[in-house]
Formats: sequence, C-alpha cells, structure tokens
Amino acid sequence: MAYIAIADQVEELHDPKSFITKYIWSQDHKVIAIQYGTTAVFVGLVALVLSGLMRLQLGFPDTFDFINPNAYLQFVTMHGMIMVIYLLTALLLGGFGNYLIPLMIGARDMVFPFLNMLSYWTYLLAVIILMASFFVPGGPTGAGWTLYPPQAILEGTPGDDAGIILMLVSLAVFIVAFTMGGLNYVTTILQARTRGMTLMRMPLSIWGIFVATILGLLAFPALLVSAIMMLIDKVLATSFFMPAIVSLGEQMDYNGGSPILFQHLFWFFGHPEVYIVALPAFGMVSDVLSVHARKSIFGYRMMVWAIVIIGGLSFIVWAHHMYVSGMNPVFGFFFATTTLIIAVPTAIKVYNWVLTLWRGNIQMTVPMLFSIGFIFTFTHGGLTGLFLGNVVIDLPLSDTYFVVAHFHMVMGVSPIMVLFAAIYHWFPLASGKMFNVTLGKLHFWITFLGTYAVYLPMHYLGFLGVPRRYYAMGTTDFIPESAQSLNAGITIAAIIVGFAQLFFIINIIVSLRSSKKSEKNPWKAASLEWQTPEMPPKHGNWGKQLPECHRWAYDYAVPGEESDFISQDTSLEKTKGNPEGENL
Ligand code: HEM
Ligand SMILES: [Cu+2]
Repeated sequence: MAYIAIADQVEELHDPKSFITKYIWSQDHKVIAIQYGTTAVFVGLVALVLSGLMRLQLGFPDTFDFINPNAYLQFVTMHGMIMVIYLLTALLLGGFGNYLIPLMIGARDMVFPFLNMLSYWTYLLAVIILMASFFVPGGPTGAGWTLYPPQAILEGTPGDDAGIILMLVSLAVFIVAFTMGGLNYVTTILQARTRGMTLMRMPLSIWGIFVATILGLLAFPALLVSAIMMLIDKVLATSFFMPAIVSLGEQMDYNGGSPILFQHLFWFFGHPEVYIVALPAFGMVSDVLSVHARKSIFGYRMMVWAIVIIGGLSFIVWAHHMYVSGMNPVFGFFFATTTLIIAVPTAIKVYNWVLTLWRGNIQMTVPMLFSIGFIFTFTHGGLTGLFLGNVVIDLPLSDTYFVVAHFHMVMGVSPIMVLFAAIYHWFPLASGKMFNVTLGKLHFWITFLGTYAVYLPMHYLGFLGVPRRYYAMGTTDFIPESAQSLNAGITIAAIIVGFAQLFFIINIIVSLRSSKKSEKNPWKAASLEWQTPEMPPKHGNWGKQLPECHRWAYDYAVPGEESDFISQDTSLEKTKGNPEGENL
C-alpha cells in the first residue's frame, strides 16, 4: 500500500523534458514497450526473409544456387533463434509486458523505470551482436537453433569461428536484458497494483505475463550457464560439453565432457521457453476473445490455475525433446507421462475459449478473427504434440518435417496470431488512431489460409520421412517425386504469406500518419487500460488520481444493466455486476 499512497501524491512524475529523454532514453514503460516492439518486429522481418530464402531453395533447388548448403544451415539457425528469442519473447514480454502491466493493474509505471530502460538498451545490444554475425568472416553459426555440441563449435560447421561466439555472447546479453525486465515485471505486479486490484481481479493477460516471466527467470539461467560454458569450451578449449573426439584422423584436445549435459541444460530452458511464449499469448487471447464476444471469460479461476499449473509442469517435461539421445527408457516413460499430463490444463483452456464464444455476441472484428485463428492453429499444433510426446511415435518422426510442421503450428503461427490480434486490439489505445479494417481482414485471411497451405502438407512430408534441416532432398528410394511438387507448392504459399505481411506494415504506417482519431475505448472494453483520462495515456498514465478497482475485468452483458459493459473502476453502488469474478 505504501507505493499507492506515494503514487497518489505525485502529480507530475518527473516528466521528460526533451525529445531525447522522451523518446530515446525514455523511462516511460509505454515508450520502452514500443521500442522493444519495433526492434522485435524489425529482427522478425530479417527472420522472415531468411525463411523465404530457405523456402526458395527447398521449392526450386536448381534455380537459386546462391543458397549453398552452408548458407542454408546458417539461415535455419538464425531464423529459428531470432523467431523464438529475439522476436516472440521480446515482443510478448518486452513489448506487451511493458505496455500492459502498469496500465492494466492501475500503476503509473514500472517500479524500476531506470532498470526498465536499461533492459531495452541491453536487448538492443544483444540484437546488434547477433546481426553482426552476418558480417564477420565465416558468417553466422549454422549449428541449428539448438546449438548442440560437439558440432556447434567444431571446424566444418558453418560459422564455427566468430559466428558461434557472437551467438553465445548475444544470448548471454539477451538474458541479462530479460532478467532486468523480468524482475521489474514481477515486482510491479506484486507491489504496484492499485486499490482493489486483487490478484484474482487481474486480467488474464497479466496472469499470463506474470507466470511467463517467472518461468523465464527460472529457465534462462540454464541457457546462460550453457552459453558461457560452451563459450569457454570454444575459446579456452575446456571440455564441459566436449567428449574425446577424433577429427580428420587426429585426436583433439577435448576429453571427458558431456554433450548430453548440454542437451539437458538447453531443454531445461527450451521447453519452458515454449510456455514463456505461450502463456502471455494465452492470457492476451482470453482478454481479446472476451471483449469481442461481449461475454465474460468462461471459468476465470480455472484459467488462472491452468496458467499456473502449466507453468509448473513445464519444468518437468524437457527431455521429451531428447527421446533419440539414447536415454534410459524409464526416463522416456516418465517424460512422456508428464508431457501428456500438461495436455489436461491446456485442453481446459481451449474448452474455455470456445465456451466463452458460445452464445456470445461475437463481433467479427480483426482482433477477433486473429483470436479464432489462434484457437485453430494452437489446437492443431497441440494435437500433433500429443503424438510426438509418446516415445514410440516420436522415434520415427524425430528430425522429420512432421516436427517442423508441429512446432511451427503450435509455437510459430499460433503466438503470431495472438500477437496480431493484440496489436490490432491495443493499437487504438497506444496510438489514438484506428487501423484500416479492410486491410486488416485481408491480412488475416491470407495469413491464416496461407499458413495452413504451408504447414498442412509438411505433416505428410514428415510421414514420408523427409528430414529436417536438409538443404535439398536429392533422390532417394523412399521419398516419391511428388514430394518435390509439394515442396514447390509450399514455397509459393510461404512467399504469399510473407508478402501479405506488407498489408500489416502498410496499415500501421498509414493509420499512424492519418489525422483521423479513434474514439476513446472503441471496443468498449472493461479493463483498466482503456479507462485512462486520455487516449493514448499520458506519462504517469492516470492524471492526478490512481483508479480504484471494484470488480473483475469481464463484466460484459451483465443481466439487468443498461450498458453492455461495466469498467473495472465502476463502484459497486452504481451497478451490481459481478465483483468477485465468478461466472454468472
Ligand atoms: C512464414 C513463416 C515461416 C516460414 C515460411 C518458416 C520456414 C522455416 C523453414 C523453411 C525452416 C527450416 C526447416 C528445415 O530445413 O529443417 C524453419 C525452421 C524453424 N523455424 Fe520457421 N518459418 C516461419 C515462421 C517461424 C516462426 C514464427 C517461428 C517461431 C517460433 C519459427 C521457428 C522456427 C524454428 C525454431 C526452426 C528450427 C530451426 C532449426 O532447426 O534449427 N518459424 N522455418
Ligand atoms: Cu517441449
């Protein structure tokens, strides 16, 4: 409570004076969010271009001979790493975490604004280090995004010199940035909620971001130590991860290290990472669905507990990525079981999203379209995950295109769907402008149908046994010729999806430049971020007085009420509504 008393008194919160303090060295969470967001989208575009190049090679192997096998491996690696860490993690937590936390819990800013600023600039440094690896001799590393030793640091792997070093350093710097931001998010959510904003009244976006951040703070250290240890293996020729190796007939200096140890450390981070991306997406999609279906979220408490339980379980499933590493079958049984258990809270969430839509007053807005797109792609990717979670099914499918199809559906396309839903949903709040709806819908339909055209056939290629990370299929006995025409088709669809993203970028730029203002709270949302005195909110967010929270964030279409939503700061005397967040 101490924080709130102080925050109430401070009228002008050390307002930034100059352009530089306002937009560059800014400590305002909203500006930092937009800095994080634009940087992430920018590197995301780099990763998108890389995937386009890979697809050109796969679809038309004889035409694009500047993409040689080495370049292909480098593109795969950089594409995967950028997408997972530098785009999705940074945009969901650095971008949306920063933007939404203070506004949704009724705070003026993060509790450590300076650290928050430092977090962004450190993230930018990590991005620059990573991008620099495109320009060093030998180019970026081609070790695959999983960076498995021994091959990651041995001669013969593309980028085995400066490339892998820059990748490891960049990851370490990224984790420092994440930790600064993450401590901030957790402390802010625990300490700076406004009066009446109990934990069980927080919007699910905040729950998702909160639990994901805790996962990050516990999981990233595993990657940090493995990056540092591998760096030492590379630079000082220690043998943390390096067994005795004979290379070109000669015994190398390495001896006694364990490559499998690296796999354990990597996936101890890598699996929770899936949920670091998924949980904020789960939270945000819940809020968007509820607002645009004009209905309270179905089973709020169940949704909160599902997020917490999924977060907890995500730490005991990591070795399902290692069924082919030669591990003890007893471990395989254990990890298959825990993996399947995670499906239970996850399925509950899917049911609850569908039940939220059930008999809702569904508005087919652009954010709603993307949210429904998420339910489809996530369910789809989740179902193939159930198969891959079983040892006997995973063994033949491991390292085939079935896996590529699975993880793109579940953690590539589906969080991107939520990101678009969220960007379109909160764009009027952040910019004060409304986007062009026709362009938005075009963007959705091409992206949604296009991604199906890209990834559905990949499942089939996987059944055929087409291996992952191969730059060309060549001729084999078991892969029929028709697979090549399928590959060409996939490439054409992927190029169309890639270009469809121009609709999004043009839409954002044109809408930002247009002089037409959006009306305030255009979606008639009940949560606090839309109730600021101005839209977009000013520095300090709330003018002179912090808002008070009197109810949960989902009072839509409450029976007997005139308005079809009751904002969280409406007092109970004025309207009845549903203060305790149980379903009506
Ligand atoms: C239009 C969008 C995308 C296309 C066309 C695309 C295409 C590709 C291709 C061709 C590969 C290489 C497959 C192989 O040779 O094994 C790949 C790998 C990968 N992609 Fe994507 N991708 C897209 C979006 C994404 C997104 C949004 C993510 C975010 C999670 C992502 C994550 C990955 C990962 C982790 C790998 C594996 C890298 C590795 O094996 O080291 N991709 N993608
Ligand atoms: Cu996993």
